[in-house]
Amino acid sequence: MIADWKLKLDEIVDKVDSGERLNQDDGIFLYQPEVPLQRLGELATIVRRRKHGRVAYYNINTHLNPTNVCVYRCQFCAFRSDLRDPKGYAMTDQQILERGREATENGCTEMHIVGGLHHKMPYDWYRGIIETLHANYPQLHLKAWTPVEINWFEFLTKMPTREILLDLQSVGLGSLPGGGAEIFHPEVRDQICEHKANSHKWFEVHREAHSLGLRSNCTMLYGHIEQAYHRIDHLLRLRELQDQTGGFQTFIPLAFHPDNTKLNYIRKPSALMDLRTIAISRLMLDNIAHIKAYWIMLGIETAQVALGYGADDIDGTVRHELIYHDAGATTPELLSVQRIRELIEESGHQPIERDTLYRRVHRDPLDYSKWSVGSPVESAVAAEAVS
Ligand code: V47
Repeated sequence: MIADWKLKLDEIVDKVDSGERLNQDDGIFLYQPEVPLQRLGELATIVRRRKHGRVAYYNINTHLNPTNVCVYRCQFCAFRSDLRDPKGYAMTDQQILERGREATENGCTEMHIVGGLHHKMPYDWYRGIIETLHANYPQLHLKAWTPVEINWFEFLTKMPTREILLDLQSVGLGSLPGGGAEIFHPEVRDQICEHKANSHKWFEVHREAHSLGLRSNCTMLYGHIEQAYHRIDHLLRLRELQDQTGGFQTFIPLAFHPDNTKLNYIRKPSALMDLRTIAISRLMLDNIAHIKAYWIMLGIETAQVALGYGADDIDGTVRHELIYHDAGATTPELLSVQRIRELIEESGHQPIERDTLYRRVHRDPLDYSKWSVGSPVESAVAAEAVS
């Protein structure tokens, strides 16, 4: 048995060395606890170094969740509220504009906007959020609405996906975040979020977005009822679309946080599981440039270690995150730029501030809130700069 797994691991090492793509069997095998995590980290680091050298990226960003009221009842969600629940809210135009002002004053380059599907709000409310923020704060990149929201907008307007995306793009949508992916395999998806956009829809929206020149991210929610073969199936579906469109920028594995959810009997995944998932993602997703260790969800310590397990991005300073904090995340609400840079440097990497599209950000030394972007940080260039 031991000899068998060593042989199989040697086979995978040869593939990684020669840049050959890993297959489904390889991925499922790497999830077996017998495969030493440290070895997996070394393999993922080979791939990470080829792509990014010793660079690790971060950005200065903020979140906006305009409402928590949601027609859906996903089993894993602690953030949602019923329409008549006292905890339910929907932000006013004034509050939303205030967030734009705060973000701009604090030098944010990106606002990540997602929320519930409110029973009463029309499409124009969601569209207006993008339009108003973009009109008042044009430098702020709006990474907004997942396929779950876009699908809801189709339902509200009877417009097709492409029309919705074009319409949002015309008023300032900059890119799509990676949420709503959960686990694509129907054996799991039908149990944890039965009614919302299915995997077919999720891919259709990203495919359309990429065809319109919008870049997007992708995620996987792991550590609940799914098994290794569901996770690998998920990664392979993402890899397949990326082969066709090249539009995904970053993959973010999201560890399940059980507090205040219907799945609160499940234990949160361990740090070892988190690191294994980061490493396997780096190895399987050979065509997606970046793997993000989202510190809010992993915790600062694990996110820092993850930079040595295949991750090259740690997300950003993050203000106003609610989805994870409602589900029991004990991470701070905000990290300073100085702290993020220290965490990256301590891990042996060179911090580079990027914008949402991975262009290098240059700050005005006299006024931190003023910034401009250079050309995209080409991975090979970044790798060379620090080799
Ligand atoms: O789709 C919800 C997940 C996602 C819980 O694009 C939960 O850069 C764990 O997609 N425990 C939204 N996960 C967050 C997201 C994201 C985060 C950071 C960066 C980016 C990006 C995207 O959060 C949801 C769902 O998969 N989620 N509840 C929970 N209790």
